[in-house]
Amino acid sequence: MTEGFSATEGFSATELKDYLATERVQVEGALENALAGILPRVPEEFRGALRHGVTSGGKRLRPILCVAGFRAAGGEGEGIYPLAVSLELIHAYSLMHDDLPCMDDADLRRGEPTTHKAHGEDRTTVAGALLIPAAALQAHEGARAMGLPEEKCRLLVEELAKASGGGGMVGGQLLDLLGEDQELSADQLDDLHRRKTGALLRASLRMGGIAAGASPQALAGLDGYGEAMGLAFQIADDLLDATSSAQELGKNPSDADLGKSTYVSLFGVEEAGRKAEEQVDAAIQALDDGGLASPELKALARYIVDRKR
Ligand code: GRG
Repeated sequence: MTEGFSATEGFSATELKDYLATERVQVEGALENALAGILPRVPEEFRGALRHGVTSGGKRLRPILCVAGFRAAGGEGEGIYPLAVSLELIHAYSLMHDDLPCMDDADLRRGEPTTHKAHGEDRTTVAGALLIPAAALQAHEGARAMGLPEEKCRLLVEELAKASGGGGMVGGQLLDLLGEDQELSADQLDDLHRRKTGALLRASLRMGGIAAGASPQALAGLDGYGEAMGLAFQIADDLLDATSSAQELGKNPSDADLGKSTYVSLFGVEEAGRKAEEQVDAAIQALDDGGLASPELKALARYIVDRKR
């Protein structure tokens, strides 16, 4: 069954499904290697929570986008995966903390109990915090293992840190928490999501491009793709939250309960769907403008709005 996977130029629905499954295996192998380095340095009582947060499934989109960006910009070989999984370590920590009672207070994630439900709030808080420096080290070591010059290694860690920090994901999460029970304007919602979700997705593309030595034109193409795709991803996320059950999503739909403004609460389901499509078109246009022929990235842009969880 290929529900949630559409055919695009150069990719049938089945090929897209197989491509994602193959990439996920590669990413999960690299994550296991990363954990083999991280866990021995972590006090034993936090290892279970840390492992749960990193290995409990998920689409692995950020590393997959990083690898696809790398290949689109001419990068070759498998050496990109250790760098790419630094993005997933940040993503894992963000979900562990996001699910805590002081934030979204969620019990279910990826069809399983959230990390704090399985391992307790204290351990989850610490394990999530431990993942932040671990991700920075992973990015630096991954970049060095690719034989990149030190200045480029530094630049890659900077991309990750900026996307995750106050101007990016953490800043967006703060706006999200402060915006509960308020009606945000469309511009405020775009700004919030450009930071909270979009910044790390965009950095995934940029890091792949930088690692591959992308030309300024190609890097601008990846950047524009990441920006548009990040918004499309969030609109799709809001649509899924508004229209799917906990069983379909593997997590509890929560936006309405938490009093959040969403693309659906602002525009309604149909108009939000149209906006997501516009962003998919913009993402593909950015690739063309950047001179990037990447059937994988085109297929991923489609997948991001067609996915079922
Ligand atoms: C201290 C204010 C403060 C923040 C800490 C918790 C946090 C940092 C940031 C939260 C950011 C966040 C939860 C963004 C949500 C992004 C999102 C839509 C996640 C779902 O991503 P998918 O669909 O998940 O890629 P899977 O499960 O496939 O990995």
